[in-house]
Amino acid sequence: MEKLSRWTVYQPLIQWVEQIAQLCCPEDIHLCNGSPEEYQTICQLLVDQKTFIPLNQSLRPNSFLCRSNPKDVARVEDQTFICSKREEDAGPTNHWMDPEAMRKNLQRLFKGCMSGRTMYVIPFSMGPIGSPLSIIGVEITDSPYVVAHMHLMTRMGDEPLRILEQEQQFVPCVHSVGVPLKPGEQGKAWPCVPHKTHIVHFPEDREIWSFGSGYGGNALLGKKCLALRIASEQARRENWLAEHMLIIGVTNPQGKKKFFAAAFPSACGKTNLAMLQSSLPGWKVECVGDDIAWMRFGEDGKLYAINPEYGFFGVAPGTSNQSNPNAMQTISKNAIFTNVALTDEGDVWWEGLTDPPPDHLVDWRGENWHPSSDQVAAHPNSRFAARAEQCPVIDPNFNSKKGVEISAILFGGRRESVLPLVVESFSWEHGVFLGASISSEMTAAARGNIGQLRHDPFAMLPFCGYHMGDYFAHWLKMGSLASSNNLPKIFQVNWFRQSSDHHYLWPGFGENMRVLQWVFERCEGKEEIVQYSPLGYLPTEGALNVGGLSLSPSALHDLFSFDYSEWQQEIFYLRHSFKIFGKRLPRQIDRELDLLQQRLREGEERSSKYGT
Ligand code: OXD
Ligand code: MN
Repeated sequence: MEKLSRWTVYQPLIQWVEQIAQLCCPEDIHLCNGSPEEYQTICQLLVDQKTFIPLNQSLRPNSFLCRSNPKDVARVEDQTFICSKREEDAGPTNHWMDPEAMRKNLQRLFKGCMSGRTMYVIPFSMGPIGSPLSIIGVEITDSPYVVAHMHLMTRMGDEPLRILEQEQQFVPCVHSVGVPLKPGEQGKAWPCVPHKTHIVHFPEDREIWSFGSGYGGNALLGKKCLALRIASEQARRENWLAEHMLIIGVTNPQGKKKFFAAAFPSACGKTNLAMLQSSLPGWKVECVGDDIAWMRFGEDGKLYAINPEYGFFGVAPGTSNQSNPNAMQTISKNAIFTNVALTDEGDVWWEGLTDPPPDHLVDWRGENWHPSSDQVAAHPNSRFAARAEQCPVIDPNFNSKKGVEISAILFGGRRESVLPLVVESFSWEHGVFLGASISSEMTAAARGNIGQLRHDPFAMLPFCGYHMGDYFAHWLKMGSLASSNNLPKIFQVNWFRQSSDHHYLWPGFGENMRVLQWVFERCEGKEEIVQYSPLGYLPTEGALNVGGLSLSPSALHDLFSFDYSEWQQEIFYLRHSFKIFGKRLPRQIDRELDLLQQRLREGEERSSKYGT
C-alpha cells in the first residue's frame, strides 16, 4: 500500500500493518502522527458519534465526558491471559493458555472485526523519546476513544516512529472493540463485547492482543499490558525492574532533593501521594509519575527510574481540592472523563468532589440523579485522563532520559489493622519480603469483592507477566547486583489503619509528608531516629514529626502498636498465601517469615517478662 510506504521506511512495520488490516478488514486506515490537530479531529469525531459530550467550555475548556457500556467499566483480570510457551512460566497468579491455541482463537475473534470501521495505527514511546530506558510500541485499534487517550497518555506519532525506524524494533499491540459494522449501520456510542473480552500477552514474542473491551487498562495497551506485563518479563531477562509504582521528588527545607518510588494496589491513593501538597512548611513534593516506574542500575551503580507514561489515568471518586488540589488543576482543561456524572452547568462531578453534592446530576449511566438516590452518581472506577505536563507539580526531570536516582522504595496497602503506619526494612531481603507480603482490602479498580483482603505482592498481582515466584527471585537478585550502600532503602507504609471504633487513625493526604520526612531523614543516614522492633525499624518516640496535628497520644500509639496474636494470624495467612508459588518461592522469602516469627516470639517473651 502506497500510503504505508510514504509513512515509514521500515518494512516489517508495513508488513505487520498490512497483515492486521487483511485479518480485521477495516474500511479505512489512519496512520497517526500525534499532532494537536489530529487530537482535535478525533475528539470532534467522538462528539459527532455521541461517544463524547463536550463539557462547558468556560468551566472546563476543551474537555469531554464519556459514558461506557455499564458492562465495560474496569480491568477484567479473569479474561487476561499470559501465553508463555510453558504453562509453569505464567505461574499460579496468571491465566495461561497455550500460545498456539490462543493464536488460533485470536484469528477467529479478529477476523473481519473492524469492518465498517477505521483502523488507527499509533506508534508510541513508553518513556521519554530517545531514552535508552524507553520502549517503542505500535498500537492498532478501531477505537477513536483509545486514540484520544493515547494522545494524552503516551508520546505518540511521528517522533516515536522515527526512533522505531532507527531501533528497528517495536512491540506490536492489536486492539479491537470487537463490533464490526454493516454497511450504513450507525455504531453504538460505546461498542464492546464483554462476554468475548480477551486481553492476551505473548511475553516471549513481546506481543499484545486485546479484544472486546474499550476501557482503560484493557484497551490502552501501552499501560498495564506493555509497561507492566510485557516489560516485567523483559526486565527480568535484562536485569531491570518494571513496577506498579509512583515516583516522587521530595525536597527538604534546605533545598536537598531525593526521589522515592512507591507501590500500592490499584485505587489506594497512588495519584494523591504522587501529587502530594505538603502540610509541612518548607517541604515540597514533585511528581515524576503516578502509576508505573521502570528502574535500572546506572553506571554509578545507583538505581535510576523513569515514568514510561505521558499522562495520568486516575480514579476520579475521592479526588477533590482537599484530597488532591494538584490533580484538580491537572484536569481543569484538556481532559477526558469516563463514567463520572454530569452537572446541570455542563461540568463533571463525582463522589467526594463536593459536600453536599449538587441537587441534580445526570449519573454515569445517563439517568437523572438526586442526592436522595440510593445509587452512586459516578462509577467507583470512573476516571480522568490528562497530560502530565498540566500537573502544577510535575517534576522538572519528568522528561529526563537518564531518569531519577531512587533513594527509597515504599510498599503499602489498604489495611485497617495489623500493619503500622511506617516501618523500615532491616535489609534488601527483608524489604523484598515486605513487598511480597503486600495485601490490601479490595477496591473497585478490578472486578471482585470490595473490602475482601487480597494478597497483592508488590501491587503486581494483576500485572506480573510471568511466574510470581520467579519475580520475587528477580527482586532478590537485583539486590545482589549493587553494593548495599547504593541500594534504595525499603519501607512499608499503611495510611489506612483504623481505631477499634472504625475511624482512620492517620489523617493521610498532605499529612503523609510527615512520614516522607522520616523516610527522607533515614535516607540521609540519621541513625538516632529509629528503634528496633520485631517488624523492622520504627521511628523512635518523637522522631515522627506530628507537631500541629490533632493526633491524640493514644492514636499515635495505636498507629505503631502490634498485637502478637494478630501477627500470628498474619504469619499464618502469609504462609498460606505464599504456598501457591510452590517450589518457585525463593527460600529467602520463607526464611524471612521464619525470622519474623522468631523475632515476634522473642518480643512477646520479653514483653511478658517485663510486663510491658
Ligand atoms: C490503574 C490500575 O488503572 O491500577 O492504574 O487499575
Ligand atoms: Mn495502577
